[in-house]
Amino acid sequence: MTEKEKAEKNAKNPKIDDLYMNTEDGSGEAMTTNQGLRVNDDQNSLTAGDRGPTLMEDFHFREKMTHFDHERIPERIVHARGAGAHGYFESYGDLSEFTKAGFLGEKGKRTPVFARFSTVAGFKGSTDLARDVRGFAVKFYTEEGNYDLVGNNMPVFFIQDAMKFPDLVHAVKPEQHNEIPQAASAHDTFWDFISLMPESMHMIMWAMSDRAIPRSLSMMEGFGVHTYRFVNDKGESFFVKFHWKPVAGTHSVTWDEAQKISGQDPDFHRRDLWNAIENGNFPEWEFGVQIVEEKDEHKFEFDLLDPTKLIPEELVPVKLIGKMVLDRNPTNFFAETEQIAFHPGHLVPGIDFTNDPLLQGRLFSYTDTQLSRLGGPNFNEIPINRPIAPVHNNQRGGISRHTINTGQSSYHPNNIGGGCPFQAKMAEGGFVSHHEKIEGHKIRKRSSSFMDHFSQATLFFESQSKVEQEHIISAIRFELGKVKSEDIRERMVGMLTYVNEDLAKGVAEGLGINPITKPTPPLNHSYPADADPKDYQPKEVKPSIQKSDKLSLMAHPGKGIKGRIIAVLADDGVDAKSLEAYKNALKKEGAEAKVISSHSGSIADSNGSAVKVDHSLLTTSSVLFDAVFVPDGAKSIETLHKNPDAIRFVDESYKHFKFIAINGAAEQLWDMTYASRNANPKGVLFDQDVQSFIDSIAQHRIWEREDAMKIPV
Ligand code: HDE
Repeated sequence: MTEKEKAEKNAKNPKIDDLYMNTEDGSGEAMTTNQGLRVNDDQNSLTAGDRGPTLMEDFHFREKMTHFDHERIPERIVHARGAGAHGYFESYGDLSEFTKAGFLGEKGKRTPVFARFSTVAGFKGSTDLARDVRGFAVKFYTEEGNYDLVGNNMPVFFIQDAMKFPDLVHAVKPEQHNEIPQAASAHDTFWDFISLMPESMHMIMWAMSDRAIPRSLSMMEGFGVHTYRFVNDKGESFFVKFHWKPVAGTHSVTWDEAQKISGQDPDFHRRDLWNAIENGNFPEWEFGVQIVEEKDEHKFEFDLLDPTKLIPEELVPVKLIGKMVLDRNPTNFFAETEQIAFHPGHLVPGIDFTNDPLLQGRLFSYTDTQLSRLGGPNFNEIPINRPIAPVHNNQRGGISRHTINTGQSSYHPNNIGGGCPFQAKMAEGGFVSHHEKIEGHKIRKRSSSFMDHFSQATLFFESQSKVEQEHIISAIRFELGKVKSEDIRERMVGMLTYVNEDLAKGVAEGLGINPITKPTPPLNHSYPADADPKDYQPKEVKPSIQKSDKLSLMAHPGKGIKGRIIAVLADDGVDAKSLEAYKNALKKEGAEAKVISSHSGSIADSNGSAVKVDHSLLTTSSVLFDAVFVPDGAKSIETLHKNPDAIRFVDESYKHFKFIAINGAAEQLWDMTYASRNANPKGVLFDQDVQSFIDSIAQHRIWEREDAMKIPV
C-alpha cells in the first residue's frame, strides 16, 4: 500500500461505517408505527365518543405505551454510571518480536475503538465526582476480531480472588436495609469488610488518593491491572502489564470541589468529555506495556499473578507502543454507551491470559452478566458490539436473533455445507491458547506468594508528594468519620499502622482515637473454616525499592492546557482588548474561555460590541472551572465588585489552589476577597501577560499556596 493509500484508509473509521447500517434519521419523513404505517394523530387516543373510554383496538396507543413500558434494561451491577466515545488506536511500530497481534504489528496502523469510562459503586444516575475507582474499558475493533482491554484508572485491585467480588461489591454498594448511601464508600459495611481484609490495603491507598477524584476522564491513567501474556508467532510468551498515559497529564480536583461539583453538575465528567470532543480538543492517551520475560517470572519479591501488586516502573520501564485518540461522540447514548458489552475474554491472537485468580473469575462473569442485562445470547449482534471482522459459526437461534444464516447445516463437521465454516489454521489467524504447562492438585487455597499485603501499600503512600499524603489522610478521616461503628474505625486505624505510622496517627487524630492500638494477628479474617489462620496472615516482605516517583500524580504533568475551562468574570464595559487577547490565546491552546456575568444573554464591551455570556453567576460555580481571569474595565468591575457571588467565585478559586489572573481595574474586585488579606498571595497574576497565565494553568494547581484552605467559603 502506498503512503497515500494508507493515509486514505486511516482517515476512515470502518466501525462508524458499520454503525451507519443501523442509524435512523426521521428528518423530512412522516411518522409511522413500528409496522411502517403512517400515523395521522399522535396526540389523542381512540375513544368511544367525546368523553368515553379508550378503545382496546387503539393499536397505535398500545404499541407506543408498550414500548415505553419496556424501554429500561437492568443497569450494570457495577460500573453503571459511565460515558463513552469513539476513536482510533494508532500503533507506533512493529511489536511482532513480542506479539503477533495484528493491530500492534505495523507503524501507523489504525484500529477503530470505543472507550467507556465509569465509576464503580454508584447507580446509573449518580454523580460523576464520587470518590471511586474509574473503569477504563476500550474495545478495539481489529481486523482479527474484537479485543477488549477492560481496565481501571488504578493498577491494582481490592481483592486477590474473584470468589470475594460479590462480597466486596455488596459491602461498597448502598447498605441492603435502607439503600444508603449512593455512590460512596464512606459507610460502615464497606469499612467493616476492608478492616477484615488486609489484602485490600494497597488498593485502599490508591482509592483514598486524588486518583479517585480526577479532574477529567482525559486526565487519568488507565491500567489493565492483571498481568496478561503476549505471544509471538514462534509461540514464545512474555508477561505484560498494560498502561494508558494521558497526554494531558494526570490531574485531580480537591475533595471540597468534588462534593460541590456533585451538586452543581453531577454530569461534570460526562459533559467535559462530550464538550472536548465537540470542540475538537480530542482526548489522547499513549498506550504502554511493561514486558517481563518468562524466565524472570519469579525474579520479583511479589507474585506477577497477584492483582494487588504492580510492577514499579523503576524495575520494568513502560514502553510506549501506540496512541488512542477519541474524536467522535456517540450518536445515541443507549444504543452505544449503554449497550456496549465488554469482556476481558475477548482476545485476538497474540494476547492471552495468565492464571491470576481474579482475572480467571472475570472470564466467567462478563458474558454471564450480559445475558440478564442485554436479554440473551445474541448481544454480540447489537451494532456497537458486532466486530468489523466477519462472524461465521454454528450458533443459532436465541432471543432477538438478527442474523439470517443461510444453508442447510448448522453443525460441524458437515459435508452438506462443504465443511464450512471451516476451522482456521494458525497461519490463517486461528486462535490457539498459549501452551502453558500446568501441574497441581485440585485445591482451594490462596498461594503463599500472595501473602504480602502491606509493602506496596507503604511504597505507594511513601512515594506521594506531601500534599498528596495529606489528601490521603483527610480522605480516610472523612470516610471513617462517616462510619458509625467505633470498632470498625479502631480496627482500620490499627490496620493503617502496618502501612505507615504517620498515616495512622494522622487519621487517628481526626477521629479522636488515642491511643492507637496496633492489632496483633489475625489481621486477615478471610480464610477457610478448616484452615490454620496463621497460614493466612500477612507476611512481611522487604520491597526492592523504597520509593517510586512514578506513583505520584505530580510525575505526569502532561503538556499544555488542551481541554481546560477558564472562567472569565466580566460585565458591561469590560475592556475589549484585554478580553479578546486572553480568549483568543486560550482558544489557540485548546482551552475554552467562558464569560460569566451577573446576567445571562450578552454584555457590551468597552467598544460597545456585544459579548455572548456563557453563564450567569446564578447558574454556575467556580468549582466547574480550572482557572479564573478577571479582565480590565472600570465599569465592569464596578458592577462585579458589588456582587457577593463574584467575590465568592474568586475566593473559592483561591481556596482550590487555582491560578487567578487579575488585569487593571479588576484589582478592586480582588481587594474585596478574603484571599486578598494575604499580602503575598501565590498563584495570583496581576497584570501579567497571557503566556504566563497559560504556563501557570499547565501546572494545574498552585499547591504551595499554604493559606488556601483557610478561606471560609
Ligand atoms: Fe469488572 N465487571 N469485575 N473489573 N469491570 C463488570 O461487567 C467483575 C474488575 C471493569 O464500561 C461487569 O458488563 C468481577 C477488575 C470495568 O461496560 C461484571 C471481578 C477490573 C467494567 C464485572 C471484576 C474491572 C466492569 C458489570 C472480579 C479492572 C465496566 C457489567 C473478579 C481490571 C465495563 C459488565 C463497561 C464491569 C465483573 C473486577 C473493570 C459484573 C467478577 C479487576 C471497566 O461482569
